Amino acid sequence: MRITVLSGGVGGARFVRGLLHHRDRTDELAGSEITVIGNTGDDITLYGLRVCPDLDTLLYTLGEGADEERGWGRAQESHAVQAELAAYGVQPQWFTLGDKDIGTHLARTTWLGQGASLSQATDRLAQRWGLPAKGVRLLPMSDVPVETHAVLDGEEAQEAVHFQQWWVQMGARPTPARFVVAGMDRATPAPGVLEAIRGADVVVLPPSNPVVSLGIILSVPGLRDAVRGCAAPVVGVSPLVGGRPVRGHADVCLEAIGVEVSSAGIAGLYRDLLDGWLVDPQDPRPSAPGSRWTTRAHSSPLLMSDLEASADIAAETLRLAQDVR
Ligand code: GDP
Ligand code: FO1
Ligand code: CA
Repeated sequence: MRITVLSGGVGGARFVRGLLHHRDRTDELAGSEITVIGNTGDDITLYGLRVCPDLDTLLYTLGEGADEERGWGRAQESHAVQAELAAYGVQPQWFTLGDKDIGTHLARTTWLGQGASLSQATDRLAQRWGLPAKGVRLLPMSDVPVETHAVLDGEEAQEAVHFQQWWVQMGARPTPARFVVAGMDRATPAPGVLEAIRGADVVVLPPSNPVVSLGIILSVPGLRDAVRGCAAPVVGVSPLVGGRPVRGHADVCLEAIGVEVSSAGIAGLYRDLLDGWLVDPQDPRPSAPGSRWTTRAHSSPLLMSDLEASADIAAETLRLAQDVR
């Protein structure tokens, strides 16, 4: 089976980790190819280093090197380099880069400077984290740099701030008037992305942020059309548990684009794509009347609390795909 997953950072990464575990415990799924298409809209250049938070969260989580508590960055991290930068007064200091993590950004930036594409650099990083050996391929959504910005209303004028500055330094406040993605006009899907969608047996929208993760991936020119046009079932998992995001600020992102914070509201963002939608059993509004997709409640809380729980959610997602086929 060929499974293609569109993913942001921590929500997508934990889902894919569960999917790998489910594949490895299930005879019928032996040899299944899993391709992950990662969001690069969060990317930022700091101290001359190219940082790709969602790709790195996928690499570290699947490679068992992530800080599990925070969800991003490396486990057992130190911060000597950034402390030196602070001593020199180098800005910004609102984005925490650990020493091991900086190694990743140095490697990536070195390869990009030597003419490698982001896909090629990601491939080399993925080798180190053992992704090919685990039977999973990680593709950036695009090799063309794109950067999401939050457009904020000021007293007199609007101001666009980089997504990371809004999310990390400003704590996702205030609610933006909208999001804009610099570079998206000229972006194209990275090599292998359209093929992975068109050739899939199942396309999965994991519980990633619907606006600034999956919304950004689906806005790469040609990508949404490919998902809409593919023959495979498209199944999604709600990022809400008990009606609220498990972590992060998806509620503020939804408010910014005028979409209700509910699993029905989120499914509506995928209305042209979706065949199946897995929601939390406590979901206050499990179905959207008249929707063309099948909504199913998971048997236990839709919480990826450990590997088994994540694998069970992945298993239910694949069953749903089979049932709506
Ligand atoms: P980010 O790029 O690191 O923000 O990660 P993603 O975009 O992939 O995922 C963020 C979303 O994951 C948030 O909106 C969370 O609500 C959702 N999420 C995180 N953990 C869980 C979980 O255990 N269960 C569910 N259903 N959603 C989760
Ligand atoms: N998130 C934070 O809230 N604070 C940080 O200082 C921070 C640093 C950071 C460094 C590398 C990295 O890959 C991710 C990092 N994140 C940090 C997480 C991250 O940027 C956001 O959670 C996502 O981009 C939002 O999806
Ligand atoms: Ca992200």
